[in-house]
Amino acid sequence: MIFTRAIVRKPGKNFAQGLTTAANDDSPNYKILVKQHEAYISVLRSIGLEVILLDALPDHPDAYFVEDTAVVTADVAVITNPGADARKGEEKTIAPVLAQYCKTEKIRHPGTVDGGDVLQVGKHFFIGVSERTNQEGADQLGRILGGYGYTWATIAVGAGLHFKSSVNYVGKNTLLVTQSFDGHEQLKGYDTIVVDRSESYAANTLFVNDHLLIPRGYPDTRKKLDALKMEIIELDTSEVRKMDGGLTCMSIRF
Ligand code: CIR
Repeated sequence: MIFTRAIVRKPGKNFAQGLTTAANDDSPNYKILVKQHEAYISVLRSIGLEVILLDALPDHPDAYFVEDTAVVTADVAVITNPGADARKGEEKTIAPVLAQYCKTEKIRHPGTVDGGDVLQVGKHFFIGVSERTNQEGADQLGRILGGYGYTWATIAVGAGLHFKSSVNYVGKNTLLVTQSFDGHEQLKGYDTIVVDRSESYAANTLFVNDHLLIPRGYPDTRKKLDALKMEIIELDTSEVRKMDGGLTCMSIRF
């Protein structure tokens, strides 16, 4: 699938007030984050995406993790209801942007969904049930997607923030997974590359327009992905990681 657009939002100066489980002895640095974010945008442009760049939302320090606010397919954009109270409301600012390009539907209370829990592989969707995405939200999303001819299944996320913190599609019928998803019954039918425990963060790799965007500093994972013989681009994500985010989280591709 080739994407033509990506929605991206500038991080705000108060980004370090976002939600995080990381210990962060070394406090998150805005200037470095801005550089990393600009590099991310440049890479998206270089692989053929028109970047729709939104302004920071001062009331929502995590709002540059736009992925959580919508699940977009070729047929429909589903506006989510993010699971964390601090993030509710971000989706309202994304809905009108997506409505310019796609038909939109939405997840309704009491259903909650974070886009980080939703992985599309061809015509199939894995919908992670996590601390952010509840069963009701996952079922609502699945029913909407089912109405457009997609298949779907819910999957328990267990430890970790989102499903895509642990499992991502990297092309060639292959999933990149953390050890906790190694051999998972629901992932049968795909080849898997298992990330070493010491590099689990690297499971959040973004496959877009035949390129793999991977976080810099995970050499074992890099070596394993090299075997796929695809174009790989490494990006620094140190400051994003401090806020529990990664490469998939910072854009909505469609
Ligand atoms: C949060 O906890 O909501 C943000 N600090 C990180 C969200 C990362 N989003 C993603 O993985 N899709």
